[in-house]
Amino acid sequence: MARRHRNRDNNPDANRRQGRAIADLRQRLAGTGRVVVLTGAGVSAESGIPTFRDAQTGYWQRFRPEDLATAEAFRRDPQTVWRWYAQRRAAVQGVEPNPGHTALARLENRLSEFTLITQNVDGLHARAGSRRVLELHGNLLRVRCFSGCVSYSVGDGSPDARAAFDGDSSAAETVPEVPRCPHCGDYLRPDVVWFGENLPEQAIQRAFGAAESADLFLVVGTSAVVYPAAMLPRTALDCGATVVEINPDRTPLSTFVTLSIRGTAGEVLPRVIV
Ligand code: BJW
Ligand code: ZN
Repeated sequence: MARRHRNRDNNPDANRRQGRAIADLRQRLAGTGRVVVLTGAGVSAESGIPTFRDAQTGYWQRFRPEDLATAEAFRRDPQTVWRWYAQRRAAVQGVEPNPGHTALARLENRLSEFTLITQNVDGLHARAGSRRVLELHGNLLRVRCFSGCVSYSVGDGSPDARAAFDGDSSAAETVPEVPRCPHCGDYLRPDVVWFGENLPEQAIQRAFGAAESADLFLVVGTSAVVYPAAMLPRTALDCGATVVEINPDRTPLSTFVTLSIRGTAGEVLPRVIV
């Protein structure tokens, strides 16, 4: 992070390039029809939620997402995985959407044909006011029975739902008892998509449909290494869309996109969507 900011802040050429790219995108947005946005963890970074592949603290230091975000990891060590999610649930509830999220909510209000696709599970787009969000990887604030009987969200009033999130407040200090489904006795698990699991069918179908018919496809804050989400910008490009990336770093997409804007979501999006 420090390295990126230093580069941009002290580099007049980079600032000028960024300014031109922002003006270019603003113009394209004004004259275009169908707009599709794909977001990743980077859009929540300025809210204080660590990204997956940049993070240097806590569990993130010791485990790769591929080691914890799997059904096998949960079956092997449910307490560790449950605690990891309980801590993240608490973290998400303690932060606010940032100006990047609110700019995207503003964009939705202005356009008649707009689709917001997110890989994020933190619910911050909805909290910022986005109404129609395709959540490709589920939602951190929901849990479900491993065998599919029930699903509960944080804030649901039923005693069973409250019991599911009972241990969250003490998850940092204690080894929690992983809650069980009151119907079948199987474990409850976070309602997120782990590696090797299928994405929610309707959401991914709609996302590909939107990518295929997009005029302008905006990719914000994703490393674009996790599939099938990473295919969406390429699909849009193949189908003739203008594809614009907003990211402080290069990604595997950077060489393919029409326009790359080097900067953070919270800084660039409010300047594009004024
Ligand atoms: C900023 C910023 C700022 C920083 N502003 N930017 C085809 C090819 C190869 C492999 C596969 C393939 N198809 C499927 C696979 C396997 C696998 C996969 O993709 N593996 C790869 C690692 C190689 N995919 C799957 O398994 C998927 N399922 C599937 O395909 O089902 C079919 C199937 C069934 C059976 C067998 C095989 C296939 C499921 C993927 C589920 C991903 N789940 C996770 C965890 C969710 C739950 C949780 O939160 O714990 O989703 S993994 C994690 O990565 C999370 C994220 O949504 C996802 C993407 O990460 P993201 O958002 O891009 O974050 P980062 O950290 O990587 O990047 C942040 C970016 O932000 C960086 O670029 C920064 O520079 C930038 N940034 N600050 C803007 N302020
Ligand atoms: Zn059950």
